[in-house]
Amino acid sequence: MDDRRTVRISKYLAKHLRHEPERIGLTLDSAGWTSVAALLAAAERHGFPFTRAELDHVVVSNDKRRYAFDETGERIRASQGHSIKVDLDLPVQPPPPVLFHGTVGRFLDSIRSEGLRPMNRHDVHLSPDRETADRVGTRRGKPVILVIDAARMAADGHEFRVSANGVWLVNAVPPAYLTFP
Ligand code: HQG
Repeated sequence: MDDRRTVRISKYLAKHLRHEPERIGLTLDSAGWTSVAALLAAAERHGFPFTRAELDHVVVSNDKRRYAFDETGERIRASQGHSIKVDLDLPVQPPPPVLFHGTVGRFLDSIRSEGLRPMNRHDVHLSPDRETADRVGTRRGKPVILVIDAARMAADGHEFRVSANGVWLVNAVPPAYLTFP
């Protein structure tokens, strides 16, 4: 399968598994899962047919492992990034001492005063290393990397979870835990 087709299917999945399942008449359960058969049928009904083999290819080859099948292979969900309400049912875990967030200069005044907020998503997304944060920030312009004192946040009772694809998730990061460059 060529890369453009892979990217198109991946974007289609992001839209419908994270944000707007109802657009194609799909229902997700409370943990974000939907049946593969229902997804393939809904996509076909709405004019964007793809096969199970193509879906498998997108899931395994995805650069960020954005999607995961359950253990039966019959259900699929996005591993993180939702705007719709889902409870991914991830356990609370002790974070590494330091985490990173890639953003851009135009957001800094607001982040300095209110900290990091989930904005349109479910959680604030934090990266385990600077390189990943750099890539996240670069989506919006010249990246600015913020350093999060995750050890102190956890000690103060903030809950951290990690998605199946290694993104650290937290409700919010108050300004006191942020270091600006
Ligand atoms: C910023 C992509 C003003 C925040 C990426 C970010 C990631 C604030 C933007 C994943 C703010 C939200 C998530 C505040 C946060 N005032 N701006 N108080 N608090 N912001 O896309 O972290 O390709 O929702 O800095 O690679 O950029 O979709 O979050 O710039 O892993 O799989 O508001 O999305 O992955 O933007 O990216 P986003 P993000 P996927």
